[in-house]
Amino acid sequence: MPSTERPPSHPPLDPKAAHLGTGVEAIKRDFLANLYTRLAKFPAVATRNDYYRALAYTVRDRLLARWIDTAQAYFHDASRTVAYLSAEFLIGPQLGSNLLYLGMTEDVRKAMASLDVDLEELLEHEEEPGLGNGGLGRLAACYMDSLATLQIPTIGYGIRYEFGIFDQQIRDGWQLEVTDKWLRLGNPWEIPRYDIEHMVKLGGHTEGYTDARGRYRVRWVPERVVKGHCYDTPVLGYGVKNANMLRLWEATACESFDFQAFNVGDYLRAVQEKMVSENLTKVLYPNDEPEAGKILRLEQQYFFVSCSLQDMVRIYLQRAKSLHGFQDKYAIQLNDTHPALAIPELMRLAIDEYDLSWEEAWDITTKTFGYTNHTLLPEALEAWSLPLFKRVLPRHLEIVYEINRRFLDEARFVLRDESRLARLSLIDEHGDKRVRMANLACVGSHAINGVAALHTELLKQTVLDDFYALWPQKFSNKTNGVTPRRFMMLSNPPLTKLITKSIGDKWPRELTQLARLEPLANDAGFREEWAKAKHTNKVALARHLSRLHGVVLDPNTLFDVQVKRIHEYKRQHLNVLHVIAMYQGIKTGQNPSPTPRTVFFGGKAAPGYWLAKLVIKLIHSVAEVVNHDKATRDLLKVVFIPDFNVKVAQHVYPAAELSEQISTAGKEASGTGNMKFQMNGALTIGTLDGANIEIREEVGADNFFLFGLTTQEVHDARANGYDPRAVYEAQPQLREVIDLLSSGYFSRGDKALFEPIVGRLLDRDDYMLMADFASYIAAQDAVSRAYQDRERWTRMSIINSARSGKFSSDRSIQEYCDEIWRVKPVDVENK
Ligand code: 26Q
Repeated sequence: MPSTERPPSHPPLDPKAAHLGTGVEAIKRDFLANLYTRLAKFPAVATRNDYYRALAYTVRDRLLARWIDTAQAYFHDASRTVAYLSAEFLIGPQLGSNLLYLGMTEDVRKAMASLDVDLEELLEHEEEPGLGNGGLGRLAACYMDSLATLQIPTIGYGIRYEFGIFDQQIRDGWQLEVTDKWLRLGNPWEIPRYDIEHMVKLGGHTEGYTDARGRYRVRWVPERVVKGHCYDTPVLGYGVKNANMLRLWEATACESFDFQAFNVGDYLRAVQEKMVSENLTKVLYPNDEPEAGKILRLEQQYFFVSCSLQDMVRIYLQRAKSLHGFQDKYAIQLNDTHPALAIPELMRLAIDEYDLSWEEAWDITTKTFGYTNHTLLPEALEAWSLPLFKRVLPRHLEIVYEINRRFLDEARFVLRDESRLARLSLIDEHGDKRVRMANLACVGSHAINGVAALHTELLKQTVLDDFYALWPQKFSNKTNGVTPRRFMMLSNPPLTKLITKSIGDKWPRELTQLARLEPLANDAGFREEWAKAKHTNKVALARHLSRLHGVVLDPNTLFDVQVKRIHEYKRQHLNVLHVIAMYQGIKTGQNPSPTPRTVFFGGKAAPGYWLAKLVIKLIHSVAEVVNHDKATRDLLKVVFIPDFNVKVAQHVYPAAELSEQISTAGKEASGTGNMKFQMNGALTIGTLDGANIEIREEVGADNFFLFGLTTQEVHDARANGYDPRAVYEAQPQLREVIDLLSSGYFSRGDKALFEPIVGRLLDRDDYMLMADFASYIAAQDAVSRAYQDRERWTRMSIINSARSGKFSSDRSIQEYCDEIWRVKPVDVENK
């Protein structure tokens, strides 16, 4: 029997019979057993990592029972499975969340304490899988959490990058990128599936031939073949027994191919072949915008999409005889266009490999796929150069052409407008020809959605307007959400305790329950407890940062926080201009005693985005001056938190009082950090952009610090020849701030250093900082005044959290389930 084939009948096994007792004693016993049997260590010689791993295995063993029960329940019951395809999953550290979801945290804490081990140290020791850039990857992780919690059969499909998003170090104020070796000490949460592998073809050419039944067929003769292996990570639901899985693909060399080289004695070529194959899933691209012409990125996308689809087909064909009916068993969601090659790949599999007609294959495809768009910036829409596409995926290009031909024929019939047809075409014919991935995703999907109300409206009016005109019924909005389990319960124990004491324990699965906190905003005793929880978190963050980076912070100051990727459109530099204005206010005596603040920044810049990197340097340079100036240092501190990631985020959101959501209106698709801050009781200073608008709608105008131009006003200002230099000339305070920056005051006299920033602001100001400056400063002044009245501030903080129910990812996922996927929960019984 081949080693991967199953034995004819399963031996009776009770997966829970082994050593899975709960309670402190059982945990302790198994922990020590794991230290011994899985790590070959005993307490006297064990390192912290050994302890961490022994504990992780102890937890994993207990979680597997749920996984096996879930697999069985889905096998017998599942009507339709969601396949969430994403090139990124930023799941964060796993130990804490698994303990929470298994309800084991306190027993484990005690078991560890009895061995003189501090659970917090082990939690802090875990290195997170940084398999994403930012918002989009973290959204995929929140959605996996909610899908499990809502008991929806789901597989998350993605890439197991050997190196995730780089670790950010700061040297002399500059960002330095360091390889993220997250697998160095092993990953106890993943389970390699050695029995599952899929072959993925790349390059080569196609040939026509006539099959046995006399029909014309196409054969793809690849130049290379790589093998995909998968690693599964369990994803637990909260308050239910369901455990879904995240299946990530790794590329390895395909032996049969290098054997050919071996056989002709070309050992080095064989080894090189192996290295090239394994390069495919080596590293996550660290840009949160597409980079043109990167062949490896296209290969990565195709590799994971092909493995995932072959895997779904494999599972489907365990029960069915042909691909007929596939659309009733799978709802595939495309997280942006990164996996959009799944559309021609499903067509290829159906037609070339499983013998379906084009018509039936297309019917299945369009009924299976949904597409989520995450950007409005036209330059951030993926478009692959045609020659490159052809070089990697010759068969897919033929299929894309055929999809396009049929689509344009159909569209021509309704539209009869050649310029519109040119815009709808899957091929951009201007200049160097390109395959437009968003167009491909729209044509191949039955549902298209944006990620916040404004974003969806703007999609319909701008980047996807032609598709909207053709198929208005395909479009819908699904405002993003975040999981309150990770971003409240796990991150913020003091607040969690207080909320549960006040309104019971239903809220983590039913976040609109938080509304019941609202009456308590008028209760002075409750306000005091609320403020105390916030203060505890501020002290904890201050301690954490002082331990890690040696900065001394005052928890009695207003904690003002902007954490997100560094981008011009997100306008971290507008925040810096406010810091400089405050600094000047103190120094000149115009505002000698402002509300004391600590202004936190955190976020990574794409390694090739030099202006974003200069913004990081600017933050550090301003910090150096204001933090050391005797006149200002007790009133104003600037802190850059290095290496912002999920783990750091969990310390930051609970301690924040002011959430900076200050992108130029119309540029931020949604934002999700804004929601995490709100849940944790921070007030927002923000523009009418992305989900800020909906947050403001929920909390009310009185509980939100609004500033800035609207999307329409931004548009009009541009149309009317916006002149940033004129704004600068007209506003004395703005002039003083910019002049101080250009003078070299923050750069030890180096006037050239920040010139690129100042130059852009005065000459082009693509993101309208000059236009929004005065209004931003006014809103910041309102913040400072509001903070003076602590009772009022705390009331607003409670109201913000109480009205954050809408932004649970459970609500988002419920909408996807009802309106796009048509899937139902499958209960896994509590055995
Ligand atoms: C594509 C091709 C080649 C290289 C890189 C990429 C690439 C990688 C990542 C393009 C985009 C991304 C990430 C985008 C992203 O995170 N967008 C954010 O998505 C969030 C979730 O919907 C929104 O809240 C944010 O507003 C949006 O910016």
